[in-house]
Amino acid sequence: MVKKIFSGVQPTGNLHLGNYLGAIKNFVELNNDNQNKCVFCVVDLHAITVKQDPKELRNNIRETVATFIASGIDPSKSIIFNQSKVTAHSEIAWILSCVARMGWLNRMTQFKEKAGKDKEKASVGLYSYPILMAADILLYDATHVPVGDDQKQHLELCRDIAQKFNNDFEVEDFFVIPEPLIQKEFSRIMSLKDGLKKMSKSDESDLSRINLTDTKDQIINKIKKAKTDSLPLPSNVEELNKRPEALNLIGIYSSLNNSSLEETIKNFSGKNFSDFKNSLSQLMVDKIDPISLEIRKLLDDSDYLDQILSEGVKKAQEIASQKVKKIHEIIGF
Ligand code: AQP
Repeated sequence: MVKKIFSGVQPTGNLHLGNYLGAIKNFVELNNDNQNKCVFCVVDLHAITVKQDPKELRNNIRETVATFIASGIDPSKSIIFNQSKVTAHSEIAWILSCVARMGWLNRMTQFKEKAGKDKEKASVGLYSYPILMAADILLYDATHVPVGDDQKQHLELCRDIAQKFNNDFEVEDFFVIPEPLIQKEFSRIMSLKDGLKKMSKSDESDLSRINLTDTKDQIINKIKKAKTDSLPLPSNVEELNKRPEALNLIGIYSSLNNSSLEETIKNFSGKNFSDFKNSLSQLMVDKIDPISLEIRKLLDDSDYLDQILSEGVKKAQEIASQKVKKIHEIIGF
């Protein structure tokens, strides 16, 4: 079966190990399968749901493209483009916001987390963000959406919106109901400073995350300072599950090494954290440093990055405009 893949990453700077292991690594594998049709979007409209500096945003858009390519996505096989340049995304988001129900959006936990205590001051865009995400996916008839575990709820909402549109307008199968593709083993990478908090771009502490542009020395230093507990490494998954920081570091090791938690535990059980951290740093430097070097090299060639985006925009526009035309007919515009 031909899989149509769509996913997006926000150009909000500090792309980190969580974005890589939760999403981008998966994008690369999907891109490598010639049967798949992949669309990877730099979701700049999502980025402005919180305040952005225009100059930084422009740079971050290029840095996100550079990260895709440096991680192994081949732009000749996949469509890479920036969302704001294909106006269908905003247009269809409006139409879908007339289909989605308030009660559905009120259940979204990410809004509650991001808006914090003062939700009256959050932008309306931050609240309706999942509807724009649904538009992104549905415009390309995506069958599969590779995302981190934190996006699972938004994807379920997208499925509900698609289903309701199909039912309301009696157009069975018009919007494809997409399937989430979430890593099975270790789908949520946590902060290096708190094993219960998601690794995130917006965390004030740079020591909480491994940025994909970090140098070797920064990686080694951050792993050295990563929070642990005082016990030796556990001998089984049940024990590991009760120790959030140990679980996170062992999970990161397993994910980078393409091994299971059990295999990693077998190799390090009973050892102390300092031995394990040395192995983890080494593995991380081996995997992340080449990506970091390549990102920095690509960023020196902004013309090349802009060209990839403008070619991607043309291809994305072609697909999206056909879908918009059909949506207009269905609605009665
Ligand atoms: N910690 C994570 N573990 C696993 N996957 C993650 N993703 C993000 N953080 C983790 C996945 O990365 C993809 C792109 O994310 P995004 O840039 O669109 O936005 P986000 O999820 O809001 O990322 P951050 O780092 O958490 O940003 P802030 O700090 O702004 O909130 C998505 O597939 C996401 O699941």
